[in-house]
Amino acid sequence: MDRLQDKAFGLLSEQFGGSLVESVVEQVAQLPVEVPSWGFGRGGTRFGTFRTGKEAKTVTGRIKAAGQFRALTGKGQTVAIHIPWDGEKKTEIGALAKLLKKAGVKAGSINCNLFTPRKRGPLDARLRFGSLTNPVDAVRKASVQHNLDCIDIMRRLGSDTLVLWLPDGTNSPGQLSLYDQADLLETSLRAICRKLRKGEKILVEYKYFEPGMYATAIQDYGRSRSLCRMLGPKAKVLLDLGHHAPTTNVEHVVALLVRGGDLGGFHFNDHAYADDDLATGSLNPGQLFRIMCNLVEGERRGFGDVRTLALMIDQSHNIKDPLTELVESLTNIETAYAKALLVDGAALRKAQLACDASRGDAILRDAFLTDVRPLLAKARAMAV
Ligand code: PSV
Ligand code: MN
Repeated sequence: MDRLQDKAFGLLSEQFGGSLVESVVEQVAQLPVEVPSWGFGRGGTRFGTFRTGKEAKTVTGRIKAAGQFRALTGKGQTVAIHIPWDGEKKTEIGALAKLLKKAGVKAGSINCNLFTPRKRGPLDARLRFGSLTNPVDAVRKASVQHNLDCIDIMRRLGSDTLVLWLPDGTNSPGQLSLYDQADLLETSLRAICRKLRKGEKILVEYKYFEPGMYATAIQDYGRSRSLCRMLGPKAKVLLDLGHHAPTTNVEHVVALLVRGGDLGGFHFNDHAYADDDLATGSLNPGQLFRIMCNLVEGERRGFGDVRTLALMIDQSHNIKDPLTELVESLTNIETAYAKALLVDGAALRKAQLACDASRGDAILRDAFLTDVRPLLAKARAMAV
């Protein structure tokens, strides 16, 4: 850390108190953040993928890059794995385990893939009619089996988390009864969850549209939450920031999920229009700050440690170098978290209970406008 940063750190300690600032540094350093193996490759749009030749193209390259991220930042302790993108066969999973070890990282969440048609077997073009809600028995059973296989892979890689994003949905009211869709989904999910052992979990992601444009099977946090409650304590809601309608108050969703004990984790990213998968906090750092404030408040109110959540990045890197953009995203996450930790929670509550909204907002603004970079530099040095 240079002399100016040292000085700035001293000023922060004067402003907020030395012990608070030290504890924020420690908490930022200890915040685990999971990176997606797919995020180290070049993302694309439906118009094309613009490869520079420098980004990782194979699973070997992606895991190697994850190792670089870990060495650079001290974070990315776990890497989210997508099946079959990162392998599926026994030999491939064996090789993946070796790659992870060599890169000094661990397998994080195991993400099933029910959206890519396979060359062989029942998950062919019929997958466009759904996976876990497909009306054809053979396709539905194969979709459940894919998740059961993912659980086996999860165990082989030493992970305890299965992530399910369900691409199922219809394009028109005549395609499938909404009653059948719900029945088939619940039966399939029950079959998957029966295989989970103690200490293992499934995170159920929701998204309000796409690829189905009329009726998505798990369309919002309410549906995900009701499914998870039906499935029991091993199932929790996964909140992907890009999966909400543009005007949704996401921090409100966060608070309600935390308060109900339903939140399992995040897929961090940012967006301007839809599920754009842009760098976390790059467009809307205010929202990220408010989300972190609600996580910190939830922890202070005894609803559980933020660090026990699966804090994962889910992005697509189409323009910048993927590794660089992931580091930027991590910095934005840590920035928002540090600022949220600097909020004087007691003073804020006092102002709120006294109906002093101006004072309350001033307290939040004070924290949000604080330059936390000297603090992050210390945390980074501790984490690496
Ligand atoms: C779907 O949009 C999603 O958010 C799911 O998490 C998928 O696994 C991921 O994106 C694929 O990039
Ligand atoms: Mn996601």
